[in-house]
Amino acid sequence: MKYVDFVDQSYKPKTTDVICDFYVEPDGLSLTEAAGGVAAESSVGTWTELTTIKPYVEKLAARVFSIDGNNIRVAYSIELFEHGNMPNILSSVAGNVFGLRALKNLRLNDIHLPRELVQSFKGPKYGVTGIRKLLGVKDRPLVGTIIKPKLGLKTNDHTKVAYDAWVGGCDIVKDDENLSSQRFNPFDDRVVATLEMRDRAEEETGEKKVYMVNITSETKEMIKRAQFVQDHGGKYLMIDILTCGFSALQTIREQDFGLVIHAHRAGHAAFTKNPKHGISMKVIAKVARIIGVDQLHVGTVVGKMSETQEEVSENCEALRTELDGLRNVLPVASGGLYPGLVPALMSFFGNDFVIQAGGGIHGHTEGTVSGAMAMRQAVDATLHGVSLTEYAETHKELQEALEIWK
Ligand code: RUB
Ligand code: CA
Repeated sequence: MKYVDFVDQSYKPKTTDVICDFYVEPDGLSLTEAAGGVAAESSVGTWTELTTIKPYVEKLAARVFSIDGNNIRVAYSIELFEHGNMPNILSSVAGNVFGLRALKNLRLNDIHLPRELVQSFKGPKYGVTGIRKLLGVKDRPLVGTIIKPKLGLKTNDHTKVAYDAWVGGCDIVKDDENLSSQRFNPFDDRVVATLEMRDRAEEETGEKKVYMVNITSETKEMIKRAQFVQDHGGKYLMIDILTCGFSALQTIREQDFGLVIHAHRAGHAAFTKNPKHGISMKVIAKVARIIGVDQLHVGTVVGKMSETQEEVSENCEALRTELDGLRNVLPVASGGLYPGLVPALMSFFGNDFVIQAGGGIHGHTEGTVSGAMAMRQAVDATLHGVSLTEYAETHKELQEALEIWK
């Protein structure tokens, strides 16, 4: 089979096919040949014709069934994939194909897995409804913070910052993505001490509080750490899903701890930032949901990270649209957020999301307690349809926050 033999625009995809949408820029080939090349290299083909190919293998060839400018759609028979094996699926449709010399650029913009494959993974255990139930917060956005400085605080100071954030009004406190078990703040000590502070904050505020512990490490170590969190009364885990890999994420999900999984996407921009090459965040979001994260960073539109409004909408859609009965994943907005941005965030995201701010809470001139209070005040004002400036007249923490971050 030549590359062009993988193009068949009369093909009607089956409901059991995997379908991928790519953006393709050829380098020295026609678009049709390049499109066929993508289908060939991501299924049964290679650069030259084979004497070993059999008719029953030809039947498994992926087919380019649509070419629209540089956007192509490819259908893959379900027979090409192992059930419950995400690395296998991605090694085909998002593997070698990115390195072809014959392509200047290639981006995997979307992926659709058939029901049978989706159901070979566990999907989210808690999702939006499970998280709301756990926290007892019915309809407002959840307010979270990342302990800052992101690295360097010793355990005692870390737990103090966590306590301040909770009593100020945060529902969630989380570790930063690069905190694991460094000497200045070892994992076990931190978990025990921070959860003690959580209990104190819960008693004092009468609100449910959660600590998202970053367990990112080698997979067996992650299992041990997750077990440790569970044994000490933690309710949440945090995993850097891209640096530890989908397989490790799946291992943790399949262990079925009674723990919510918060997915941090550190490193995603290496795949997602170039609009012409790589893998879209929407694809990463779908894959993460199918494997079974409960909440995921999706961008902010208004914060310090570069994603466009359209991209963030698509990411949210991937978490919320009906997908073979999988639970909805809670979107997390994070990166450069502060109280003044809350009305814009809530008008974009609605109420089902986490507003997560590090600098925009701990940078408050009166400290973390006031920073967390200001954030909750901004949420309350917006929920009641009151402008922040008006609400700030009677809430000094918000007043100060509005002066610091304009
Ligand atoms: C935000 C923070 C988050 C990143 C993640 O800190 O620590 O890890 O923004 O980015 P701060 P994303 O509130 O001080 O900016 O959500 O885009 O993956
Ligand atoms: Ca961070």
